[in-house]
Amino acid sequence: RRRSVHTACERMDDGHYMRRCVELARTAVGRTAPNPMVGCVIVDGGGRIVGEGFHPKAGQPHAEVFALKDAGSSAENATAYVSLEPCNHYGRTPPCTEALIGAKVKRVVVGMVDPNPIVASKGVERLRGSGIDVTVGIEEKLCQKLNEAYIHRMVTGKPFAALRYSLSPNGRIVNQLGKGAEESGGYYSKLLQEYDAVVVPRSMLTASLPSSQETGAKQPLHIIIASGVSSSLHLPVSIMESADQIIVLADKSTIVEPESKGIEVIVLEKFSLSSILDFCGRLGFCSILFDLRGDDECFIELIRDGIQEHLVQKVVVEIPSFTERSEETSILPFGDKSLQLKDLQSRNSNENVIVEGYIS
Ligand code: AOF
Ligand code: ZN
Repeated sequence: RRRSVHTACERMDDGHYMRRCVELARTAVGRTAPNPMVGCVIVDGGGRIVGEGFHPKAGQPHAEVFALKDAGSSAENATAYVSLEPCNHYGRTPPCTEALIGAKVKRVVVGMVDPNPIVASKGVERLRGSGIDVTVGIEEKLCQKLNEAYIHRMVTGKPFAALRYSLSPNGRIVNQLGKGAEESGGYYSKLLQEYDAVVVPRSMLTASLPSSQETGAKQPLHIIIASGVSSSLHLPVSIMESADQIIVLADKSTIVEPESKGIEVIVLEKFSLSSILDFCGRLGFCSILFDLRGDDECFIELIRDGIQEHLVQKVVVEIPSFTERSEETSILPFGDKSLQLKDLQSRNSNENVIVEGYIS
């Protein structure tokens, strides 16, 4: 069993335990949809962590249940830290508020209120109503960032959409990912872990997708966009053997003939970023990665329209590190000069730089 490294006497503030909750929650990154990632720690009067838990997957118990079980009788009079407000409803699992009350915790510290309308502060109210001291909003920004996709879906009804592409030194979207990007530990393979589904253009059909049997890592569902192909589209065997799950989305004019079982072909009535996102939402996904490759005009057009309709929230851009970047807008080659990125962050990846930002 994992235990905190620090022992008794060392008094930590609420933020310290909340950051541990977020760390625990992230253990299940990319695996919890449609549920959020949640972490919980139980801390006794001496500041010792006596129980830890996280929500592993929808349908399985919530973070609080695992942490309380881990703590056993030590939960009595302890403080429970949870990155998201405890639920107060019967969903696939019973309410966490009752579990906390039953375990006789003295205080509950909540990272952020749950934007799910069936929870939305009712959990906090229930705990307070039973005499538990509740603090809300510790490391709130961090907790919101952790579940940015879940929050976006709860608030807007549509999955969170991120866009990835690689640029050439002169600012054009290129086909190839940078060196090492797809290796395990590379930025691209890490990015795939974060998302529930990755949408790739049909040009990807010639490439082979990494398999989780090979890498041991979770693979998101792969959705291949096959619009604008009037002749029949054959799926290469290499693709079908490598990715774990593939869906081909086609428009009405496209004839797709999958040569193997295990690939679902779905024809969308109206083909747009909005309809693709709604389709993903119906599958229970919170976060979708659109993986742009330079040569696919249909796909780029789809994305360009989606950006205009404010359906894309985040971009992850791979640029050669020797590129001069005087204006942030130059890394958004979608023809709209008013597009700006905010909350920019960058890091190195071999000879490239990965820039992340939010479309404002
Ligand atoms: C928590 N702790 O670890 C999670 C929560 O169908 P259920 O029972 O899993 O309920 C899903 C809802 O519960 C989900 O939409 C969100 O509002 C909340 N998730 N709550 O107290 C957890 N995963
Ligand atoms: Zn719960």
